Amino acid sequence: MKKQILWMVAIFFFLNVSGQNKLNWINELPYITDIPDPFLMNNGSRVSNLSDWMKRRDELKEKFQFYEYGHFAPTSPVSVVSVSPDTIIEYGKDRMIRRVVQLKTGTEGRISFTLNLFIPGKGQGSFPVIIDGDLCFESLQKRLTAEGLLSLVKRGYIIAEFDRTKFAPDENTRVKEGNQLNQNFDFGAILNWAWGFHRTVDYLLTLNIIDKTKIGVTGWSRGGKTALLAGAFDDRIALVAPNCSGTCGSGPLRFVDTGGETIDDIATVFPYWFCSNFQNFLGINRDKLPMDQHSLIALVAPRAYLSTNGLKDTWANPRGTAQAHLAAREVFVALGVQDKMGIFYANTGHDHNIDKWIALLDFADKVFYGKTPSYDYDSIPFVGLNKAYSWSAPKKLF
Ligand code: GTR
Repeated sequence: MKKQILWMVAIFFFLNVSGQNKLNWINELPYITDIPDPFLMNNGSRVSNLSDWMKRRDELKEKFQFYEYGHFAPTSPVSVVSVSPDTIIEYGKDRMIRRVVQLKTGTEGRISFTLNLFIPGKGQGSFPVIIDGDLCFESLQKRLTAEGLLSLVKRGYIIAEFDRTKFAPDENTRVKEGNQLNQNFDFGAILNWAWGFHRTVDYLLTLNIIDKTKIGVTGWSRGGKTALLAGAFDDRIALVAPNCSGTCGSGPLRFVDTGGETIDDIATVFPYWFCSNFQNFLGINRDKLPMDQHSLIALVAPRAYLSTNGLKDTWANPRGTAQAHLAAREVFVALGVQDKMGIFYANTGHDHNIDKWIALLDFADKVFYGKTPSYDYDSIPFVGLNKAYSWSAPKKLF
């Protein structure tokens, strides 16, 4: 009997101590109406040095997984099924190679996906690579035309595209069919798509033609949300460039401008993009979320980040995106890497056209090779934009 009591006391203490680290359920969370302080740690103290920030990064990662996207499945080996014979694509004096690789990964190799590689010139060298996961929308050869794509590749970049929906369907089948990765339903499609980016990076890192220090990711809209999440969680990715990613991407959850997509809109129409816990944060509960998208952007630092946007892309909240950007910039400044961060607005709507790709490669040339771009990547085209936060960054952390 005495033994039993001792055990109960031990279990009680264990639960209490371990409980201090668990994340709060909604009724325990305070309302925060401006953009939450990324430097405020779970224990109530503020980040004051680099090692605090590294701890805070882990706390933020856990919050994004617990409240919004779900938890990443463990990694899984990627194997090559086949590599197609190269196709040469030429325009005038320029040429690139198209190589199609079939890969498989996941439990028992159940996930099959195709990676299209567009390689500069004769394919000799080690090149930076930009990965795009939106083959499900339309191939880049169609979207940008083969000539347009070549105009990018000839700048010395490999462009790699795959279909992220091979990792989870873009439909509300989550509960019905489960998922290729695991049977734990605490995940959303965006998370699994991001996991697909990570497996693509695994494969690319095995290739000699890849400069392993210069891996970038991009994607459009829901694909942009995915690229941001993938980049925020994977330090092997040197440049994270979401395009027109809007709400739950580079656009904040609070501070949604008139006509922009709210949490209620996105979580109602696309519940399966997120973990189920996210549904608790609709209506006024939005302000109970202890984090916002600026902190996801901040996880990219000290690596490079660019968000490309359309001024007329109202649904994607271009103005709020600037507010989140400025809040995230506080972290880049505190880490001394503000030059690694940029924002670009085209005078267009919701697209991922060649202009945005050129902006991306110009920015990549800047952060990878120190070239001076012709565009000011710090320029915010909104007059009288109000600051969406009242906290300030700690003194420099580097
Ligand atoms: C919209 C959705 C947006 C955006 C877009 C897209 O319907 O509301 O968040 O992701 O789809 O992916 O094209």
